[in-house]
Amino acid sequence: MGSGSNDLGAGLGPISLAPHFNDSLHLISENRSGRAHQALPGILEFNMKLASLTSLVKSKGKFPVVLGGDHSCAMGTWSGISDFHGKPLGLLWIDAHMDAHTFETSETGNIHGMPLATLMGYGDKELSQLMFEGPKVDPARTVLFGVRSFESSEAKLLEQLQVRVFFMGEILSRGFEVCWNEALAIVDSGKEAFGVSLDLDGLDPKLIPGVGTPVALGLSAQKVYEGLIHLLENPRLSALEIVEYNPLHDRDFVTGNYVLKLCDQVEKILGNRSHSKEFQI
Ligand SMILES: [Mn+2]
Repeated sequence: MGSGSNDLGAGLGPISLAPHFNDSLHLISENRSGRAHQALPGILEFNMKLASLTSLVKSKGKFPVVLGGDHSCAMGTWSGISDFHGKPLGLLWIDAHMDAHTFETSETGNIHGMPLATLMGYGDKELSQLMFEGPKVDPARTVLFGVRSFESSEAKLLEQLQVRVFFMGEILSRGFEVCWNEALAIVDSGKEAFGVSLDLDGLDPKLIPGVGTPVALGLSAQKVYEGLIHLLENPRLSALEIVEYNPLHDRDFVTGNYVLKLCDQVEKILGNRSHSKEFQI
């Protein structure tokens, strides 16, 4: 998926990583329909396919990992997962941005700046009603983590919905671990399913340069890695999404390697485990 951003490079991310995977990888692509509003039909069609796919993978008792592509694929990923569980999800959204725009508030019209608003039921009707009507994630169990670049209009929406935002400044002053644990306590109710959407631009671009919209002074890639590995043991974690890998901006494949290392850990920890037996909602 590259049509949700300004830069087609994000669409090349999954294609460039594909040779590292075996036949458990499904590749779907949308990179042709233009930018901003023009991209809407292609993005809708893509996300309908992706939503059916994540829902199908769950129904087979497997753990879905979605590799973006720009962040507009989150609408498909989490609509499918939420459809499988039959209710809105908790969601940990790791990102430098808020991604909570609608066409009314966005200056660029780029749809990768809108998925979180859409998943909570705002913005374009067709996108927000993927799979079923109503919100796909529960604002009370949604957390943004690592934010440091945003517009006031999207901050206002999140404030109205009382979504907890951990800005980078708070994480730096209170410490990563304290904030990470607080974030998880909101996202994971102890009973219901939740997901993690990792936008690689949430991480510090000095170490993780292969993203479309880098913002300085981000999260420690190592700490996020360790936090996610630990989370994979949590049976309520329903799926993982890793987005905005842009191979054109990468340096010595460090960003690509980071993504592959995470995928290796998922395989190691969850590869042989059937989630449906252990955890059903
Ligand atoms: Mn994002």
